[in-house]
Amino acid sequence: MQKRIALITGATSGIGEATARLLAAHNFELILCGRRRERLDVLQQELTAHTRVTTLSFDVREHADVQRAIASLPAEWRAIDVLINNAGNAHGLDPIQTGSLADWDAMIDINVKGLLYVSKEVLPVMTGRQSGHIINLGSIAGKEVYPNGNVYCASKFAVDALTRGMRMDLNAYGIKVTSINPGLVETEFSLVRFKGDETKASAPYQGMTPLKGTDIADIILYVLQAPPHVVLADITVFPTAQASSTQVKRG
Ligand code: NDP
Ligand code: 8X3
Repeated sequence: MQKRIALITGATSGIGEATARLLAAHNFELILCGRRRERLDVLQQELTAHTRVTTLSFDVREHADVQRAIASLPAEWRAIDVLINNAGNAHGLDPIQTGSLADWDAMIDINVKGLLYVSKEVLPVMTGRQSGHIINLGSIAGKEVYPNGNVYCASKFAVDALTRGMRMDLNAYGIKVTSINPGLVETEFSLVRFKGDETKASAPYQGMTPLKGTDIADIILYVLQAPPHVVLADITVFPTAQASSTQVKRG
């Protein structure tokens, strides 16, 4: 198969990093994005042994920075075939009546507006070429609300709505749109949610085997390897021990 260029947001950790590693070994050229420049540099150095890799360091919350970063790509990187909108996190797990404004802003600004800002800059390339594939990382939290999940769930419900809307609006251009909605995946996600508190961060995974970033990367590769006439529109994936946002078999 011909080489394709994939831009991955949130490539410095977890699902995005695992996806970068897998795609590097499967004929993709990579534009790796994230805020942590040193991690991008290390990953670029590692993956350059397998494929062509470039990096862009920006905060998805800052539209001017997103625009500047993507516009800075040299001509040989501009024909982006695949956009993986993966950057995102939960911030806090508090009841709505005591939730923090800073946490709410972070989740709406990163998970929703950040996804829109990056898409806005990449879409002209895809509509112009009448081809492309957008993969949005949603969540089971975008399908079911759970106690104290309030704003994180709202942000992922928004991702679900945006994915469906993108699929409709981009249908005329032959652009594929996929959402992947995982349950519990052990990454840095929980550490970010609980602001570095390792005890709290490990609790969701106690007594069960969670998904790993590499499990989601495998699914992303499968989605990208579907023939041109096939699009996997919406995938929900749980660890076997999980049946819903709130039902997990432990021990
Ligand atoms: P990680 O915390 O391991 O990775 C999050 C990534 O997002 C990092 O690379 C981080 O890079 C990037 N990121 C966060 N904020 C920003 C920002 N403001 N600007 C640019 N990049 C940012 O978590 P996961 O790998 O688990 O999460 C990836 C996606 O998967 C998220 O959208 C998450 O909501 C979703 N998801 C995760 C699940 C889980 O259980 N882990 C389950 C369902 C969905 P950097 O800090 O370098 O900027
Ligand atoms: C991450 C999964 O259940 O922690 O989106 O919200 S959950």
